[in-house]
Amino acid sequence: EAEIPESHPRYESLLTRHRIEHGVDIGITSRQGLIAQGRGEAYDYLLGERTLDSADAAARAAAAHFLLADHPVVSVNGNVAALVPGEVVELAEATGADIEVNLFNRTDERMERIAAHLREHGATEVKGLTADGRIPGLDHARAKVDADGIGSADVVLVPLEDGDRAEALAAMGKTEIVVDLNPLSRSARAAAVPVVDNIIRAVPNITRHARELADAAPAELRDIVDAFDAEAALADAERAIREGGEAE
Ligand code: PTJ
Repeated sequence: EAEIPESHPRYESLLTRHRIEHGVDIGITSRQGLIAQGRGEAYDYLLGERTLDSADAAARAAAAHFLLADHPVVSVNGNVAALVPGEVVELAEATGADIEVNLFNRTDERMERIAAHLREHGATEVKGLTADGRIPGLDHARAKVDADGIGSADVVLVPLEDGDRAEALAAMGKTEIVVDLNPLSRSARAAAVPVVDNIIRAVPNITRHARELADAAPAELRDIVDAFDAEAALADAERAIREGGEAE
């Protein structure tokens, strides 16, 4: 990848930028994805570029939801495909989830390229290209999903989602897990589980929790889900931005 010395104080952030740039170069990330990344970086900086305890609790609740689900799906857009393709495949494997490409700025070419990119990173099946299902309440292009993918999922992970779609998916009655560094975003607020953390930390962290919980009884998983408080997690992230430092 880029020639960034690991000793650089902003190594991770620079590496992330390079991946997004590369994603644009190879036609998987949209140009708007660059803007989205810049917005995310600003929040990550304010949050101290670390996983808050409240975000870790959210990641654990997300893992419990995945393991309890009948049909969990990980939704992948152009930014997610550029930043964490292998990590998404590992999460899907650890939880038995489907992977579906679902784009805000949908083009057939980008759909195909992202699916191929995920297969290069080990995905055996990638959904999203059939597009025989619809999310009610959205315009045609943004509403397209696979009927046997997101269309019939009970739990969906939608990282870096735009607010309209996050709200429309939640309105379909699906349990929605959102990864978004902005705790004030409509997507984070629409989610049953908002994970306010960088996607590059959040996805491996959900996988780690899922592996740890692999043998847990359903009752234990339900306790984890019930104990998670979305409002409190969002409030903690806001507090961390305003005050810095961890909660007492
Ligand atoms: O590939 P497509 O066509 O589906 O388009 C994807 C983007 C991301 C361009 C599209 O969904 C979009 O425009 O999203 P927004 O409205 O810019 O929202 C993206 C949200 O993700 C913002 O709230 C950012 O703070 C957040 N975000 C950006 N980068 C990261 C992030 N959250 C976690 N980790 C990141 N690396």
